[in-house]
Amino acid sequence: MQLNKITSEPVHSSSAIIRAARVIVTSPGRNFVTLKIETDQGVYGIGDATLNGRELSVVSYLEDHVIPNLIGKDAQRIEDIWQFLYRGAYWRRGPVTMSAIAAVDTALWDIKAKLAGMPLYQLLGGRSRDGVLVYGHANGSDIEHTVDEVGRYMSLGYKAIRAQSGIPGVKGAYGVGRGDMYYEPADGTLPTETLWNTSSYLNFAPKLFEKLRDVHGFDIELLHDVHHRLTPIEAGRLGKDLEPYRLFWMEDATPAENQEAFKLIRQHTTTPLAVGEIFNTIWDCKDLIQNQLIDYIRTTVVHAGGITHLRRIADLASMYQVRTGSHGATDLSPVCMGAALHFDTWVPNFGIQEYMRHTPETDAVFPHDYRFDDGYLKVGDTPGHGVDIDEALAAKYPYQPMQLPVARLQDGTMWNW
Ligand code: GCO
Ligand code: MG
Repeated sequence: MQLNKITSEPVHSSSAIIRAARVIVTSPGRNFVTLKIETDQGVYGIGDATLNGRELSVVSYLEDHVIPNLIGKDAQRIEDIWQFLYRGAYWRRGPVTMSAIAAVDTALWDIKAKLAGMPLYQLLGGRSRDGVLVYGHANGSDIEHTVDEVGRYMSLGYKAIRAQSGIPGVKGAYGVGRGDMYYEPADGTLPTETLWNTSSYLNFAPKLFEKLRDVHGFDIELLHDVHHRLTPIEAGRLGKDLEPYRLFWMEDATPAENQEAFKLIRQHTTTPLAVGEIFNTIWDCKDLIQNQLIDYIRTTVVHAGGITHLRRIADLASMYQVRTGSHGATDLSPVCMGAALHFDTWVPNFGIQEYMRHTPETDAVFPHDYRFDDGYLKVGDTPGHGVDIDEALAAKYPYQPMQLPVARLQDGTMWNW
């Protein structure tokens, strides 16, 4: 039997030995970190490793602590490599570790699907749907502007739209764009200071959705992101006040470290709840799902350990009728989006997928075969996850240090951004 020269393991006929892996950092308007894994079969795979505002920590984790362990391993053994990186680190979980594992996992699924000559969704179990329902971001400086923006997204074909608005008396309210395309939060080498006022927000938000329903009716799905700003009882009140406007979901109403808090919100409202964009393992999701305290789980490929781990989270969620609603902000690269769309095309308990369009510069660095079609994103049939990286173009956009904003109350107290 032939043996692997580096690990002395038997080489099977289907083996694809990893001979090189490297990290590519590029900033075509914003920073992205991509892992590229090459095999002795001439097939390579790529995975997203972007952790917004903390990018270089994942670069170091991959280059210094992960890549040396990959060389010589069989890329076909995705599960074994996942378990090796998760258990082998000893220090489990956390956004840096899990984003690094996700990048490896995504690249390995890309390789496996390319070797099989299939689009990734086929390996996962095939299509469960024709297209992936996405929600776009409408945001405006005030109610009128946000109402117009929602109308504009409807005319673009969107069936679901997240609405955020500037709030009188709140400087730098979350989710309000500065350019005309969408909101892009990481905007300074040091964090931008924003101000938060809970009372102003709680009085304002129901008026925004009242107006949106008056103007646009009830045939469009509306979503809203509270972005971790409220206490549990305040979140309960907001959910109750928003009930007449039938939101698809209210997102991140209160920080989710204390998961018991969601019991209090649930006691007060039937507005559906979505949580999980900053979660990184199934352990963050377990209690919220098993106690049926949420309706949508927002974990993503890049921040929650890749396709391998996201599938476990979705399976747990399906037992409790919790559906997926993966994070898809622009700080998740097209590589994550491509992988997520294959996952969404397969996953039985799919809910919705967030979709903030990337800039043309980013789309050029990451050529991809997914496309928007009348409110849905559709994956192509290219073998793998369908996203590549143009390394020569990527090299033209060097890394730019950027951080996310912070929020303070009127008296200067630090708050949750
Ligand atoms: C969302 C998110 C993002 C995050 C961003 C942080 O729901 O889209 O809340 O806008 O703030 O991904 O890096
Ligand atoms: Mg969010």
